[in-house]
Amino acid sequence: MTFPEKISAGKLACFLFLLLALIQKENLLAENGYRLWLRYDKIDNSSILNSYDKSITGWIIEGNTPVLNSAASELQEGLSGLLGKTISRVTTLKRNGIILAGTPGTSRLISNLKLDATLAGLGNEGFLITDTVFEKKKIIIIASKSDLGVLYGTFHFLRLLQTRQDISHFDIRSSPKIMIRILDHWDNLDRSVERGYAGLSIWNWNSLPDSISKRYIDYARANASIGINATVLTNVNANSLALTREYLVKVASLADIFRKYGIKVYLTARFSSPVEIGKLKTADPLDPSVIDWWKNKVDEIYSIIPDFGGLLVKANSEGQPGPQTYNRTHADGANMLADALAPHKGIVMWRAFVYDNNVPDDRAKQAYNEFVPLDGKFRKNVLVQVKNGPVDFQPREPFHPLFGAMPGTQVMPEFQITQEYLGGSVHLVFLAPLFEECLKSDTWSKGAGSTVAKIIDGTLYGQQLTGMAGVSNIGSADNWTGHPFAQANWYAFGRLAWDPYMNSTDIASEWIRMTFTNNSSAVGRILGIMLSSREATVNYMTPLGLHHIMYYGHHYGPGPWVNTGRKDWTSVYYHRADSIGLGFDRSTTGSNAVSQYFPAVREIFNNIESCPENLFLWFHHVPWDYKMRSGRTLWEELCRKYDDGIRSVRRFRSDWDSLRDEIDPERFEKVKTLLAMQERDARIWRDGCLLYFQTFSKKPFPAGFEKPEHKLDYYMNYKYTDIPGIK
Ligand code: BDP
Repeated sequence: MTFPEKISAGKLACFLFLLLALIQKENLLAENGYRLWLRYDKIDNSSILNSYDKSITGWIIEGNTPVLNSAASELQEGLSGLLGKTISRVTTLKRNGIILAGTPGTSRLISNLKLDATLAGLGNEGFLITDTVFEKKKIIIIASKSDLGVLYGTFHFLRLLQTRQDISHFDIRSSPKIMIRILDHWDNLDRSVERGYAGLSIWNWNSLPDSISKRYIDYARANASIGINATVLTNVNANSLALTREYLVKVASLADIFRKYGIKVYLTARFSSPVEIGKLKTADPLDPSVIDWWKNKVDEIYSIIPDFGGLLVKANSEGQPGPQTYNRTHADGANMLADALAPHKGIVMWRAFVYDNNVPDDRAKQAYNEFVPLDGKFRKNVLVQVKNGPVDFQPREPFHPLFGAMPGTQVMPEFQITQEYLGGSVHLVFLAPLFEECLKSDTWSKGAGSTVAKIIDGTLYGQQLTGMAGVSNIGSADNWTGHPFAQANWYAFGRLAWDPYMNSTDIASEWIRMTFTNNSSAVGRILGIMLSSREATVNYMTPLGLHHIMYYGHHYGPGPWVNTGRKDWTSVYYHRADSIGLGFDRSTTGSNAVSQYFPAVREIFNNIESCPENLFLWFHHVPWDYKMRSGRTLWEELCRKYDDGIRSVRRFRSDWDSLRDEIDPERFEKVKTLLAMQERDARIWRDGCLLYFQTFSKKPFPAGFEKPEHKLDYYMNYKYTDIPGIK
């Protein structure tokens, strides 16, 4: 008996139909996270869908420029996807519900609306989204002075639909408060990524310029959707080969794509390039042959990439070459490059992340000591790039004392989006609260209210050129960032660079609605996890102001016992545990790092009575028996905090489990698995750190404390075998 004899044609058809349906369902459910927050699935709430249906019937973009064309294709894809039917481009405003997008320069219809004064007030990249009645037809306008503003307005309009906002009446005006909103990729030319936890670099140098991956376009779309307008393609620990013609041609091919989305490319400059690729004997910034070399190199770059953004430099830090090698200052080095770039309108971002183990002073003080004397000495096209805190992207640091201390210098903050010190791509940690904490910090540089945000956006000191950098967490992983929630950190950085006064709750809510679900109860539960995740991580890693006690090298797990190697890379340098107590005395009786803050802040930090407890061990060496504000001793409080951290992760796990029916299976399971790993790691952190600190405090764990599973030795020798990017 043969197969066809056994199964009738009808049964076969039925079987094939079921198979097809199954495949289709699988396809619908497949969500690997690649689409980020730009998912334009059909709106599943019928009343909202109906109301959008009435308000939107077509769209017009007049003008044919690369950026306007990007806006057009986004509008086409977004509207058709969200409304579940083709929403076409039309040519006239003869019916209700047309979206009219454009600039007065390229669109006659927009120009007829006489919006010039309003648009002028919104600056070059700002946009207006509003509804109006035009020749008796109700229409929606997305307008800007520039094509790029139209693209930003388009993404914002789609965001309104993606987050299910009422669009029956609105008047939105938005413009960026920061000029250069830039991602710093720490990507090497061999595609490895320094502190990268999401696969390889997305820049496939071998196949550029010939092969252009779709990922480059989607990268640009995602960035433009949150207002990012700049990207540094290469690692700050730079390779001078990136500046050779061979690579510049590759860079140009990326610039060609990114230009359509308003993104400029930048590169890192290795200070010794004139020697390494220019065959000069020196890289002394005051040497005429060096000045000439850079001028020619920069001219060459612009001949290949006419709208190149500029150069980012890490100099005289962690072994990188720099002007100090030739007894010159950071200003000498930065200005020499700035002069080469100025005729092309290029800029220099010069990093203030400098410290030296041969300098005896507290590492936290060194950047300030180096840079404050140089205030006012940098060229107009230089930005000094300052990390958010004085040590290094820790789970919690006070704000960097350089903010406000260089009123004659253009300063931009640098945040780390990649989670080098916050659990790589395994721990769920929403970083907007960390960024927000820094931006909202009051430096008191010009009296009360002198927040970091007001310094870096130019309001306080009239800074002409402004910027904000985020060290990227993007890689070749299917979902770009490894952890599905790490996408939110990329998103949050972009939103805060656009508007440093936004708050974490609003940012997270937008992201959740666009990325996961619009079900309000689910949104609330996810929001709860995200908003407490950073504090939870601080608690199970570095509570009460502890810092830099991560394991040597990979910085993933705990390593408070690390006491060998370069002194300022050991943990004991930072926590100073002894039989008396714990913490780094940076008060006037210690390293006096507090002196770098303005008096009002200095006093708060200097005095243990007024110092915020979450920074206690950053600024003070606190006795084990010290009575904390809770009434517990320092030792008890420390145990309590570490425990709180674990308790929070357990809560995240059960909250996440409650979302099974709200999230697609692929991303649900992925996050579930990662949260289990996060709990395991949180325990390793707590038990490793507390057992180690106990060797100094000599105190028992408080009553009710969950006992460590192993002896200290176990944690000291623990090897991670399952963590992406960690060896
Ligand atoms: C540290 C990283 C190191 C970077 C350095 C930097 O451990 O890999 O090169 O920052 O910012 O956090 O230059």
